[in-house]
Formats: sequence, C-alpha cells, structure tokens
Amino acid sequence: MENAIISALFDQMADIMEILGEDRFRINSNRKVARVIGDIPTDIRDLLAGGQLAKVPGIGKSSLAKIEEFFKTGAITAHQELLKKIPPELLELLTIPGVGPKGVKAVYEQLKVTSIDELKAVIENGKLAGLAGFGDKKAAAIARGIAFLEKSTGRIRLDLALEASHLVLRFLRDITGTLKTQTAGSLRRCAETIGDVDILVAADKGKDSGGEGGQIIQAFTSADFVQEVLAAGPTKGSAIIQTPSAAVHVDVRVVPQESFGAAAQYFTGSKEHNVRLREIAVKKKLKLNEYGLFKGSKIVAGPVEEEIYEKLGLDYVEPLLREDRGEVEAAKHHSLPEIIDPEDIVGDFHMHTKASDGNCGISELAEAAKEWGYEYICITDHSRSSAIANGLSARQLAKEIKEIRKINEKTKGITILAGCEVDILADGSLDFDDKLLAELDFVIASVHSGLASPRQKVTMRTLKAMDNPYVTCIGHPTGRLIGQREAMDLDIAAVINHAAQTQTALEVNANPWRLDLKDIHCRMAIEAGVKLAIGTDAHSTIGLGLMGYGVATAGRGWATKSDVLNTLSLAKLKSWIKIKRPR
Ligand code: DGT
Ligand code: CA
Ligand code: CA
Ligand code: ZN
Repeated sequence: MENAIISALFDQMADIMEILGEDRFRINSNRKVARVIGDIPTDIRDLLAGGQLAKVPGIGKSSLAKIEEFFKTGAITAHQELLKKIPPELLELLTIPGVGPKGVKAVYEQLKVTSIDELKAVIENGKLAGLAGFGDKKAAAIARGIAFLEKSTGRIRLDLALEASHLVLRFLRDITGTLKTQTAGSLRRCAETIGDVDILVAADKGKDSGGEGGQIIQAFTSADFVQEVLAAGPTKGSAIIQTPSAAVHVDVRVVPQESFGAAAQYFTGSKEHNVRLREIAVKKKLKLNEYGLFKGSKIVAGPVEEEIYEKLGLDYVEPLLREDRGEVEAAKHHSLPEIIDPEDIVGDFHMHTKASDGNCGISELAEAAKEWGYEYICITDHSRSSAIANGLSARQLAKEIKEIRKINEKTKGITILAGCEVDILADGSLDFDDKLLAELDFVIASVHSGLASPRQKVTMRTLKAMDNPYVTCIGHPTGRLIGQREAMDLDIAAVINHAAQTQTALEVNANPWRLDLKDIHCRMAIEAGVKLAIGTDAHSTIGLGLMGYGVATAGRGWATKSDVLNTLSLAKLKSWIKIKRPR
C-alpha cells in the first residue's frame, strides 16, 4: 500500500516549506496530514475510494485533492513545484542524524551550504559553531552524525544488533509502565543483516490513557546510551544508540497490552509475509493490522500472537520462516517443517586452539563445551598453508592428534574428536596427504586463498576437495565476510549436487561475520539431501557461544533436526562419517 509514500511526500513538502520559511500554519497542516496517513493501518486507496478519507480529521479539501492526484498520476504537482525551489542535494542534509529542517534553513540561508560536503567544510573552518543556535557542541554532534552516515552501509551484523537490543531491553524492563517487551523486525527473524532494531513495549494505559507511552519513549530517548534522537512521539521513538561495539539505529514502539500480539506479528514482518497474511484475512472478510484481527469492529485476536495465525486458519509460523518463501502456504496445509532448535545441538565441529590461531587449550574448550551440554566437540586447527593463521605442519598435527587422544582419555562427560581445518589448495588438492587425514575423526576442508578467482576455478577446487574420501565437510563454503568481503563466485548448485553425490556435509559457519552457508543455500542443500554441519569456528571458549547464529541460519533455511549432523549421537555420527571412507 502507498500510505507510507504519501505520508513521506507530505512530510517532505513540510520540510521544504520550513527550509524556505513559508507559512507556519501550512507547514503544520502538511505535517499533520503526514502523521495521520502514517497512522492509518489500512490502505488509504480503499478509504479514498469509499469516501471515508474525506472524513478523517486533519485531512482537508486541498490535501484530499493532492492524494487523489497522486493516485491518478503518481505524483503531486505542489510537491514537484516545491522541489524546484531548492538545490537538489539540500534534502540529503536531513538524513544526517540530529539535523532537522530548522538547521538546514540556517546553514542554507546564512552559510550558503547546499550539500553534505559543504556542511563538512563549514564544520571544519568553525563557521558552523559560530552560527547563532549552534556552538561547538552541536557542531561536533553534527560531525558525528555525518561520520555515522558515511560509514554505515545502512545495515549491520546480527551480533551487533543483538547487543544493542539487549542494552535497550534491559533498560526498558526497569521502567515503570512497562508490562512486557518483545524484539520484532528483522532481528527477531534473525536475518543475516539488520537495517534497524525494532522493539515493542506493552504498556498499561491506565487512567491517564496513553500518557505512559510518551513517558516510556521519553525515558528511552534520554537514556545514557542514546547518541542522537531521530524521533520521539507519544508511541514511537527512534534513536541512534551507542553500544560498546557500534552505533545502532533502534526503534521503540509502545503498544497497548490488548494489541501486543497483533503488534508483535505486524512489526516482526517481513513486509512480504504480512502482505500474504492480509490477503488471507481479506478472503475471510477479516481485517488485520497492528492493532488486531477484526471482524467488522469486533476484535477476534490481538493480545496473543499465536491467535492471529490460528484465527486465520494457519499453523503458527516461527519468526525465522516469515520471509514469504512458501511458509504461508505450508502453514495452511499443515506442512511447515519443525525447524531445528538450539536444544537439538549436541556437539560443535569447528574450533581452533592456541596450537594454530586460537586462544585456548584443548581441555579448556572441552570444559567450556560441557557447560553447553554437548556430547562431543571436534578440534580443527588450521593446516600449514594457512600461514597467517599459524597453520600446523603435518608433524605438528600428528602430535596434536596424540595429545587430543590423551586428553580425551582423561576427560569425563564429553568426547573430544580429532579434526583439522585443512586448506583446499589452488588445484583442489588438500594440504595434507590421505594417510594423515585418515587418522582424523572429522575433516573440514576450506578455501582460504584465491577467493577472487573466476567461478569455474573456485567451483572446481571445491568439487575436487569433496572427492577426497576423508573430507567430511566443506568449511564456510562461499568464503564471504559480511560487510567486508564478497562471497566467492561459486556455482552453489553444482557444489550442493556434488556434496549429495559424495556424502559430504556442508558447513553452516555460525560466526555472525560469516553465516556461510546462508539461509537460502541451506534450503537448497537440504532439498538435495545434503547434511549441514553447524560449527562455531571458535577461537576461544567464548566463541563456542556463537552456535545460536548458525542454528538460526539453518532454521531460516527450513532445516529440521534430521538435516543437521551435530544433532546425532556420537555413535550415529561416527557411522555417518564412515560411509564415505574406504573400508
Ligand atoms: P530491516 O530493519 O530493514 O532489517 O527490516 P525489518 O523487517 O525490520 O523492517 P522495518 O524495520 O522497516 O519494519 C519492521 C516491520 O514492520 C517489518 O518487517 C514489517 C512491518 N512493516 C513496516 N512497514 C510496513 C508496511 O508499510 N507494510 C507492512 N505490511 N508492514 C510493515
Ligand atoms: Ca527493523
Ligand atoms: Ca524499524
Ligand atoms: Zn576455522
């Protein structure tokens, strides 16, 4: 629906008028229209057609005409006229955290600033700080806002978003008026990158009817961790918060208790998933929005999220699956997968000790893994060609195997398997010979060099590695580093096909920098009958805690317990590994 676009157009008209110093009354009326439309939960195209839009308070005759014009022509003439009156880059200044129309008006009129670059220049030469109403502190805040804007790709890693959400949730839970909290949006769906963190708060409106929402938002936006407030209203606050690791955009919404489930559903998204649900609601002559599921004006479901699905005739869809990838159909036909749960994991296949580039010893890792309730772990230090990672020579590995066996004898409550993360060399051969590999319980083969080679080459290397009978698993198959390095140009379909043929597992590297295989590739692998091996690639005991990211990624790929190797008991795992090996 176009509500958001039209709302944004009215907001932009107000922005431009404010920058130009036009009539206050007209500016405010455009802002009001923007807000009213933004708050309407149903498609305003329908409201307009049905004649109800004219009756909505705040939308006058001239605004109504503009909305009609938009639906007819796709544009609003008054908006286009306003755009012509300012330099085209000027509106970009409004995207800087902490800069509003008033600030833009001031720098445009008094310092002739028309772009972010020119704004940077007047910050540097001190002119901005000298401007009335600015000063050193505000100029520095704007400089930080620009720096944030420039370094952000807009999206951040899952672990950084999670850290931010924990900070905000802890804060919100201690505020009076908060009844419940819930993470929503892409973070709740565990998407591989996060645009912004969405958090819902259920508040008891009580006697002062709605006053509490404003207080909660007020408290949030004035919290110590807030770097810049982007918006603060009676029910929604947006801010850039500073965590120990990153600056993160967080949206907090306060919703009444009776709509909490509906809001959780709506704001968890994805947008595409929600569109599918609304179609089903319409077919059932129901209306679905963030306030509830309605039959006429009667609420059918609202406080509890599960009931929204139930009343739509659907099985409950786990947030991880809400991407409009067939889950709504499956929910209708009771054929949703029972996706893997972190509790199903009984071992970790991928970790490094201080013998290569890790920080801990074998026993330390084993003791920490016991805390996770694991049945087994596998030590997989690097091989000699990974020189940067202090890879082991053949002799060193042989020695490590002996040491692992010895420590395993002494260790109670967990089995320590001997493994290796062996480099796949340029020609697809492996860094160690088969005789040594045969000594190992579990072999991960990974590409660590030449990732930028052409598709045919990187694919050939990977396929050839799988032909080795001792290779249990391909490590981080595409080699991507989120936000830092592109994946190899791998023919993923060919890799999956060959993995199925050779009984080779594919890793789901759980490190949030990698998440490799990614969700959709996990799904392709599962459909081809390939097993997934989830490994943390831990370089310390803390790293073992990354498992959840891998499990979520596999779950987003519709993986069930039986698709994942490290849900198998040790005995079953050993027999699975044997299938591929010569007798
Ligand atoms: P992100 O932040 O880009 O990683 O992705 P999301 O999914 O968190 O998106 P966001 O933060 O823009 O909105 C949160 C959820 O709110 C989104 O997943 C679905 C819901 N939502 C937001 N705007 C709309 C809309 O215009 N239509 C519908 N159906 N749902 C929306
Ligand atoms: Ca979001
Ligand atoms: Ca958001
Ligand atoms: Zn590794």
